[in-house]
Amino acid sequence: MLRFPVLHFIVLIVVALISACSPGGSDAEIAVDSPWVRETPPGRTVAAGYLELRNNGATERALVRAESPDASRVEIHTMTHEDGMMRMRQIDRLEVPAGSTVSLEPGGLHLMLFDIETAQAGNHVPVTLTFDDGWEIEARFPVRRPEVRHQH
Ligand SMILES: [Cu+2]
Repeated sequence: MLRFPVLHFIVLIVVALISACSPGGSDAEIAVDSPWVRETPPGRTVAAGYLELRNNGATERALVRAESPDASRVEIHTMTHEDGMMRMRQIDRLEVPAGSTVSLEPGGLHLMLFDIETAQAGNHVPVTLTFDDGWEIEARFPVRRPEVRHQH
């Protein structure tokens, strides 16, 4: 009569080991690479933020919120070419498919930080990113001066 409880116990251990190895809910699933905020010209308080999001997991994740103590609000924007003009649009969620990288970079997707006073080169802007499964990561975005083009 002791055999069944012992077997049951072993089965429980095996189940625990399997779930410990499964990818679900692991913090390392989304990696944030190369974050930076573009330095604002004097008097401007709206800054763009860029980064790369890498999904190392097996399921699609979506960035659903970005916040910074240095900005009144942070929005996720797309940039598209329409009738010869660049148009920005706010989106509610940014999907990051399993196993792929989504780049937020100048001329394309970006974060828009409003009412920010700290976007000067040398500073770091903390931004908290929240994903659709509730997982959050705080990244430090160094402020960088955009490359200056020579215009004569
Ligand atoms: Cu924008």
